[in-house]
Amino acid sequence: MPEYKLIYFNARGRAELARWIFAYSGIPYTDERFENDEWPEKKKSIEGGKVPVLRVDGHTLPQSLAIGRFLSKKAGLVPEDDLQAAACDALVDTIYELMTEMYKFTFPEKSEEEIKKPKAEYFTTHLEPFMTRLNKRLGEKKWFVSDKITWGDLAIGMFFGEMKGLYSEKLEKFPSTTCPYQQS
Ligand SMILES: N[C@@H](CCC(=O)N[C@@H](CS)C(=O)NCC(=O)O)C(=O)O
Repeated sequence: MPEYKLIYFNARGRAELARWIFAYSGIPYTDERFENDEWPEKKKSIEGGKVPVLRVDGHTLPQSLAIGRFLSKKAGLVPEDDLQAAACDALVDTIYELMTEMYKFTFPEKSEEEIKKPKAEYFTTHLEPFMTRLNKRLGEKKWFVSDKITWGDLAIGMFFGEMKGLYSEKLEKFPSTTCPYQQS
């Protein structure tokens, strides 16, 4: 078994999906976290200067979604069917887009007044239409893409678990999407 080390801030962010995949699969790894004030020094040792990165026996893999897909293959969380595998990719890409938008007003360096409009628009224009489609497609099914759990399901759990902690009132209308998942 290779030695895995995941390097990221001491936060959920773009490393959390990889942590969920490790936790689900039981693959051992080192979860190396650092605080914000350590980042300028740490950045010097990271090729490309961005995190998360995954070190695999000395090789370095950047980009959170490449890391997620790589680990999911190892963990049997990518469907064998190419179309289903692509559906998983599309789902995870969409969730990451929503997550990126949400972070812009959730941990902003702007005033309440400045984020008021983008925040309101996010829920009505981005999140609710997506949740409506997702909730309808999930219905009574257990897993979103295939008849087995995939990394798309873990991404749903990861993102909506975080959102539930932050904006639970926005999710009450969508029980199929959020009920089976808990925040890690
Ligand atoms: N597309 C990349 C984005 C990586 C990224 O922007 N990481 C941020 C943290 S979420 C970072 O390293 N910020 C510190 C910096 O740019 O100095 C991914 O998904 O991994």
